[in-house]
Amino acid sequence: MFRSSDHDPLAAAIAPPKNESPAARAARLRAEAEARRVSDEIDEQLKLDRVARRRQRPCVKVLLLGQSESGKSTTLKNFQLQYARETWLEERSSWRAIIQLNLIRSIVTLLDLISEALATTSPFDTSPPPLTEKHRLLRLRLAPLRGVQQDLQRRLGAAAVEESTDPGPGGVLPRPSEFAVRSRDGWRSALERFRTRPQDAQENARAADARVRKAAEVTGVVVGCAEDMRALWEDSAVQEMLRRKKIRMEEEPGFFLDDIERIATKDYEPSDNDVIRARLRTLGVQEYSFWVEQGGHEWLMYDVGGTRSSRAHWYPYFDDMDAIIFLAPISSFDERLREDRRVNRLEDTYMLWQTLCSLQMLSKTQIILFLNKCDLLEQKLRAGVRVRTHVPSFGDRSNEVETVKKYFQSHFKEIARQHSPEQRRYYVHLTSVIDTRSTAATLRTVEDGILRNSLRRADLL
Ligand SMILES: Nc1nc2c(ncn2[C@@H]2O[C@H](COP(=O)(O)OP(=O)(O)OP(=O)(O)O)[C@@H](O)[C@H]2O)c(=O)[nH]1
Ligand SMILES: [Mg+2]
Repeated sequence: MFRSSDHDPLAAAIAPPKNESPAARAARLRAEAEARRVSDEIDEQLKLDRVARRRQRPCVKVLLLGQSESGKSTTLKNFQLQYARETWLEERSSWRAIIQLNLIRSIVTLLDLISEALATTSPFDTSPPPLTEKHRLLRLRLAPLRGVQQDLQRRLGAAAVEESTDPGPGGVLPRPSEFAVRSRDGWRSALERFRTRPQDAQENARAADARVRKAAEVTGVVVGCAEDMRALWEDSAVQEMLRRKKIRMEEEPGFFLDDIERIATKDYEPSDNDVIRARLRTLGVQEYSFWVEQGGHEWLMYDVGGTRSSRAHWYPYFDDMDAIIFLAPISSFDERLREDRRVNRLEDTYMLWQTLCSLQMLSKTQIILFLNKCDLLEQKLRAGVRVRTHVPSFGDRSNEVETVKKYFQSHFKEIARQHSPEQRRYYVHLTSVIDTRSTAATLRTVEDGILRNSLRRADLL
């Protein structure tokens, strides 16, 4: 099995920052130890399952890699939507609670920004934030949402992990801790806490009733706040405040503020697209199984947590994959890692890609690169963000979408060329994985390629 060592490029790539403070170091070590414990347990069980399964029948294994928020779980949802329709439909309504939580989280972020602005307004300030009594009132009337947020997070239980975020220097969106899912069976057990039907014949009908009552209670509060939530989000002073702080809520994961009218209703049922857009951070490594008609193979997909402290848990999966799908969110050229505000997201992705390409043990593994979040890239460039400002090597090229995409694509190609131990082909797709229709077409191509490759490998073995 592959082990981390001082010379291991992935270990070097994820090494902590040199000037880390003692408090930050202690917090990181604690988080890493806990993540390691959970992950070791999961790894051991997965290994036993893998051996047992391989004995029974052949399967195709795919590992999803990339930094946090790169779109790994969203890609997995697209696979599920396409190949595990029944499970998808069974789980879809349980995502309602996660979507409500995403929406509430955005509102709480706005409320915190308002509180901060109101607290710092001075009578001598020549450009005070244009907030008034109306905003104080909205803040008061929306306060019950904080209780609902805590309640929902409590019910997510082990899945609701507090993670302190590094606020970093200036201009950074303050965020409440983000909830995550870390159970071995992925989001399944997290979602079951929100199922309104009995889980199986044995389940006490009263337990299901209690969940129904609780869901109705939460929905009641959300519906009661609908008008005020809309008033807050559509308020011109709030929009102005966001503009001044250069905060683009639309680009935040789990953005549902434009859908309040539809979501904050008594009978709201999540659509496929809502589930695709819902945000639930992954911790550890999760295994999902699909039965793909073509070739009659079972596919096992592994979705991993992408934050820096999660990456050490990727190793054990490297030696046993038919393919790796690497997600590189190219819209992130002007963003910083949430877990370490000093690091540019694109730089971090380049570093991961370089490491992956250079690993000898992966030199025979098929790699598929998704240059993801193309929709957000287009949105950003349209809004006037200049690549050159954030990526000096971009030089005097035009800020047109096609030029930018080509530039990033050739940069990834160059890294692969320079760092692969032996030259190999890898496949690139320009994606926006929240677009289920175009992603379905991409997945079909990916599926064909992986299957062909895995059959070839089986022949060679
Ligand atoms: N607009 C847009 N949003 C995307 C795209 N891909 C993912 N997202 C959103 O980005 C957020 C993060 O995506 P995830 O799939 O949860 O990211 P992840 O890589 O699994 O992140 P971790 O679990 O933290 O490692 C979600 O809210 C997605 O809906 C995309 O191509 N375009
Ligand atoms: Mg994830």
